[in-house]
Amino acid sequence: MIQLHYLERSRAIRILWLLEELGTDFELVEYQRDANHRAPASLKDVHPLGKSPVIVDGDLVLAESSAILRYIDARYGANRFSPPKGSDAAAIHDEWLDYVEGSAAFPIMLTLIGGMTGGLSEKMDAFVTPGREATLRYIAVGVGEGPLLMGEQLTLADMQMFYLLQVADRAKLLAGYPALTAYLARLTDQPGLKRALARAGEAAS
Ligand SMILES: N[C@@H](CCC(=O)N[C@@H](CS)C(=O)NCC(=O)O)C(=O)O
Repeated sequence: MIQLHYLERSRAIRILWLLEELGTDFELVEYQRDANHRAPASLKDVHPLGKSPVIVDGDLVLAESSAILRYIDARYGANRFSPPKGSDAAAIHDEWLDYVEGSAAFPIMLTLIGGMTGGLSEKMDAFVTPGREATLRYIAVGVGEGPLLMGEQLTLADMQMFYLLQVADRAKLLAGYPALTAYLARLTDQPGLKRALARAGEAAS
């Protein structure tokens, strides 16, 4: 059975959401953040990066949310939440899935961390703000009328994007982006995500 190592208020919600959608059996192993908001050292006993999410499935120990989503969807979901392999849609979907952590997270997380630590310096703010706004614009245009990132069909890319937009919303970065606020509301309304949030309880928020 899959073990999901779930750090409170973390990217692990992405994996919990997929597992709930698939109805796959899994064990949730929960961790609290320390006073500095970091993961406890015990997560390093599971995977050397010491980050969450991590899954253990038999002999496989896997980190990185996008890799975990792809693995679980392929192994347990017959790729139900991914466009058909080899299609243009699959290529675009891959771009979104990788874009979230590979590019979009950087300016948004930097802003969030700046806010938690007394604010970004003027120079840092001048560096981060244009990239962050370009990122949010790119996602807003990509979603368009949606309803979801790839149109009608819920995909792994939506699950990956949810956490980042939730963080951006909490940091009050979505004010000028009604398309993103509306998209986030549509995600929050997904039954599988609601079940995942209920299962994680306080660890989710
Ligand atoms: N790119 C990784 C990022 C993993 C990551 O940074 N997770 C955060 C939680 S959202 C974490 O474990 N932070 C605790 C720490 O670094 O001590 C992914 O998408 O899984």
